[in-house]
Amino acid sequence: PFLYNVVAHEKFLHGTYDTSFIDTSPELFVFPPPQDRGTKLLKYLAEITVNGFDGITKGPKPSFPPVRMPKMPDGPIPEGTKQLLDKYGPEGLAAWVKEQKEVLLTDTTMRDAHQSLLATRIRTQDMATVIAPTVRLLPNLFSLEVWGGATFDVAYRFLKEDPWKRLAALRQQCPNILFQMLLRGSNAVGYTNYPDNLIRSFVHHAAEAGIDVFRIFDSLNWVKAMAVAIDAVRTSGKVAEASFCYTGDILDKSRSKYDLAYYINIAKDLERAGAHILCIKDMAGLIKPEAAYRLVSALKESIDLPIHLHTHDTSGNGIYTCARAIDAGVDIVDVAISSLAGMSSQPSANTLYYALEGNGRQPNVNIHGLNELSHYWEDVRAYYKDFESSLFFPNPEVYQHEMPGGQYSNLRQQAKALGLESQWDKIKKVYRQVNDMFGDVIKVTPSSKIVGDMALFMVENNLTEDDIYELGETLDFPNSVVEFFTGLIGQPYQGFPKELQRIILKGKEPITKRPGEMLEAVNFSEIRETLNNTLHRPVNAQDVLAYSLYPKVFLDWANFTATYGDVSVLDTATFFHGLKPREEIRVDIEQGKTLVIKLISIEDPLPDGTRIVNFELNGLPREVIVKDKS
Ligand code: 3PY
Ligand code: ZN
Repeated sequence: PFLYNVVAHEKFLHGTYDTSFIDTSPELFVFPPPQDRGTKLLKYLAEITVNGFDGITKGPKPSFPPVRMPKMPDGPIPEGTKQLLDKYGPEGLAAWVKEQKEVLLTDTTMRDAHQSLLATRIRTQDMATVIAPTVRLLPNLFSLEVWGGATFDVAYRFLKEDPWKRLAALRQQCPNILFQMLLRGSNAVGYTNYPDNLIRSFVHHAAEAGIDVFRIFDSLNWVKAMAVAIDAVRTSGKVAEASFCYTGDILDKSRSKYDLAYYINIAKDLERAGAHILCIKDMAGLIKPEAAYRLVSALKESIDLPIHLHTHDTSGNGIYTCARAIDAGVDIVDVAISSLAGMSSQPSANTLYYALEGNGRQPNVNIHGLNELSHYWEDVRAYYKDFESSLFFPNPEVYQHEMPGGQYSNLRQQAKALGLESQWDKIKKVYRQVNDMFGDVIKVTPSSKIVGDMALFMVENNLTEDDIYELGETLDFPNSVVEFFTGLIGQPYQGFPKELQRIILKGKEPITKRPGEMLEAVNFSEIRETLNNTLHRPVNAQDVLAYSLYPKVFLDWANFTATYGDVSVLDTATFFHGLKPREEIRVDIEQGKTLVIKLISIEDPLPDGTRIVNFELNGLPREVIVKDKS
C-alpha cells in the first residue's frame, strides 16, 4: 500500500520527483485496513450452518423453487411522479394529484406489507432484485413506500444490513417514482422522543439519500409534536404528508372522544402547520367503509390538501373501505402487491384494480405488471416462512381490541416469551381494558407498545383493573408506562386520567412541555469522533445518526460487520440457512468481483465443543473453527 500511495500522490503524478514530499505527507502512511471479505463471509457461513439463525427453524436447508422474475418492458424508463416533484415542487405535485380523475396508488410492499406480515424481515437483496422491473411495470404509481417505520432498526438489529445502503440501492434504480417513508414525528424511526436537532438532521439526510414523501405522524395525534418534522421536510424541499391516526369509530355515537369533528379539527391544524398532503393513517384497520366515506367527504369540504388513505385489511373489509373512500373522492390509497397483501397488511392492489372495474376512478395501472410482481413476491415470501405472522384469516375482532397491524404478532411473540401464550384471548381483552383505563388513547408505535406492556404486566401478575387502583402504590409498573404518564411521549388528547397518573408516578411530577424542547441537543461532531476512535474506521453522517437513535443497536451491528463483513451480499436462503455440504454459491461482493464458495464438510465436534468447517474459496481449501452451541 505504501508504494501505491506514493505513485498515486499528486506530486508523483505531476512528475515532481523530489521525494521530500514523502516526509511531509503523513497521509501516505494511512493504509486502508485489510478487507479480506472472503474470510469474514466464511466465518458467517460456518456459524449459521452449524448454529442456525435466530428465529429460523433448525434443520436441513430447504430447497426453494426458482423465483419467477417479472419480464421487463423494453425501452427507456417512463417518467413518473418523481419528475413532477423535481419540476414543480411539493405544492405543484399536490395540485397535480388533486387534478387526477383516477385514484392514485402507493405500493407499500417494501415497507408496511412485510412489516405487518413477516416481522419486517425482507432483505435489501430481494427488494433490489425487483426494483428495476417495478419502476418499468408500474410507472404510474404515486409512490413506493420503501423506508422508515420499523424497517430502519430491524435492518441493523436482525438483518445485519445498513438501511441507508438499502435506500441508495433502490434509489439508484428508480429515477421515476416518488419514494415514501414513515416517520414517527418526534420519535423519528425510534421508540422514544428525540431532541429537535436529531429530528431535523435525520430528515435532512433521509431527503438527501432519496426520500421524497415523508409520512409524519405522532402516536398521540399531538400536532405540536409534528411541527419540527413538518418544518424539516419543507426546508428540505420534499413533500410533508402529515397524518392523523384513526382510532375508535366515528359511526359509534357512544364513543364521542374521537368523532368526526375531532378529525376535521386536526386536519385543519395540520394544513396550517404546513402539510402538503393529509394522510388518514388507519394503522389498525379500524375505519369501516361507511366511516371512510363520511370522513373523506367531510375532509374534502374542510381542507384543500390532497387526501391519502392508509388502512390495513385485518378485518377483511379493506377493499370495500378503499372503494367507499374512492367514491368520496380520496386522492391516493395505500395498497400492496397481492402476494404480500391482505390480513394485517394493506389491501391488494391487484384486487382493488378489479373491484373498480366500470368505476370511473379505476387506477391507471398495468394489471399484467401487478400480476407479474405478485409472482415474484409469492416466491420470495417462501424464504421468510418462519417469520409469518399468526393471523391467517380475516379478523373483525380487531374492531374490539384495536391492535395495529404490526403489533398483533409482535405482542403474541412477547406473550409466548413470558409463557403466556395460552392466555392470548385474555391478553387481547386486557389490551382493550388498558386502553380504556388510559383514557382511550391512540394506539400506534410507540403508544401501542405501552398499552401492550401494561396488558402483559396485568396478565402476568394476575391483576385486575381494581387491583391497579387498590395496590398501585406497591406495584412496580413497566418503565414504558411510567415514562408515558410522565409525559415523555407527549400529551394525549384531553390529558391523562389524573387518578391513574398519580398512582403510576408515585408522587413524581409529570411534564406538560414538548419533550423535544427539553432534551439536550445531540452533539454530532463529538459522536463522530468517538465512533471514529472506537470503530477504527471512518464513519459517515448516516452512521452518526443511527448511533444517535439507538447506540447499542448500532454498535452491535458495527461489531458484527467488523467480524463477518457485509452479509447483505448473500442470497436470502443462504443468509438464513447457511450451506449444504457440497453446495457451491457465487457471491458478488462488488461489481466485477465474485467469490466462489463451496462447503466441503463439517467435522465432528472436538472435545472443546468446536467444529472445523471445511470450505473451498475460489478453489482453494479453507477451514473455519466454530463453537457448536447445540
Ligand atoms: C410504525 O410506526 O412502524 C407503523 O407502521 C405504525 O403504524
Ligand atoms: Zn400501517
